[in-house]
Amino acid sequence: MRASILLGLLFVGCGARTALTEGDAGVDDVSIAPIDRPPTVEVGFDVGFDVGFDRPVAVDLGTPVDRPIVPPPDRPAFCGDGVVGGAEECDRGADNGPTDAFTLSQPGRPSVVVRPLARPLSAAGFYAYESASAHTGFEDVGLASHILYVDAATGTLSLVYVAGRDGDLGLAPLQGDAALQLNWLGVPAGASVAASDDEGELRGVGGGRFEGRWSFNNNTDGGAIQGLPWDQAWRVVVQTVRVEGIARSRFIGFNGAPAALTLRDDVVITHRVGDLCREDCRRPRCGDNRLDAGERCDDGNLAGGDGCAADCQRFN
Ligand SMILES: [Ca+2]
Ligand SMILES: [Ca+2]
Ligand SMILES: [Ca+2]
Ligand SMILES: [Ca+2]
Repeated sequence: MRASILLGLLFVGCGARTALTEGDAGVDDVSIAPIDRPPTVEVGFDVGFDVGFDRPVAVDLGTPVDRPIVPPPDRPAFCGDGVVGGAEECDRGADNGPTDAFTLSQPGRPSVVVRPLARPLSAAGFYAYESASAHTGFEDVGLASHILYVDAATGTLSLVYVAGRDGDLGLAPLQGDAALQLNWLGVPAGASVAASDDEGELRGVGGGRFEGRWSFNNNTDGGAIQGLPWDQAWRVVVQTVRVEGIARSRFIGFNGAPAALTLRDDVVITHRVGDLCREDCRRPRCGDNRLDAGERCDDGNLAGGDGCAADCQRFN
């Protein structure tokens, strides 16, 4: 309190001198003008004295106030949130997507779902090499065919390639001079050459690479790479490096249905595996007539003995 009193007297003295000078009033009339000063700030605790001049303003910290926790906006569960809810059968979030076992694509073109052509023949039996030619039934003059093929008796999966046509069939016109160089890249380990048309023209060179180097006239050339795994994901890129005497290219799959390809562009065939979830949060299932990852066939039913077994794992 001693400090307060002393400071107060000092301020009073200053004010009195100012009033005398300006108002020229007698000492008795002196009125002490109020001193402008900042309002006293409640600092939330007792400082013990009021100094009455500028000083740091203390902030009322007060006591902490519990703010109500505002719940997030109500967001109903949806397909793609990664949580299985409601009528969803699965939900892998951003990984929801196509479940098709095989897709075919070329640069700059949308990929399409494909399925293998199934016959109860080995790849070599299907290729039916004779008189320097293949006899798959898909040969034609000036035409090359990439065939995704499965031996329905064994389930062995193959990539077959044929170009040209056997002149000994007696059909016109005849296949003229032709030359082809193709590379298969990314072929999984364990696959091997099942047919080469003429010996040694198609061969594996290691590292998942197979090379076809063919020249032919009045017959076919091509070959078959068999033993692609069903239980692994893979992506085979077929490069057409050199092509002469062949003008058109196509893909042959399920039931022999052709799909046109651009002749010189890479052909990419992809195989999926795994426990996948569709964009609509439905699981792929056997019997829905879509060949999904993990299935070898799907004929749209759960009956066996009709070409595709009840579990979609065998042709029967
Ligand atoms: Ca969901
Ligand atoms: Ca040949
Ligand atoms: Ca299916
Ligand atoms: Ca069936």
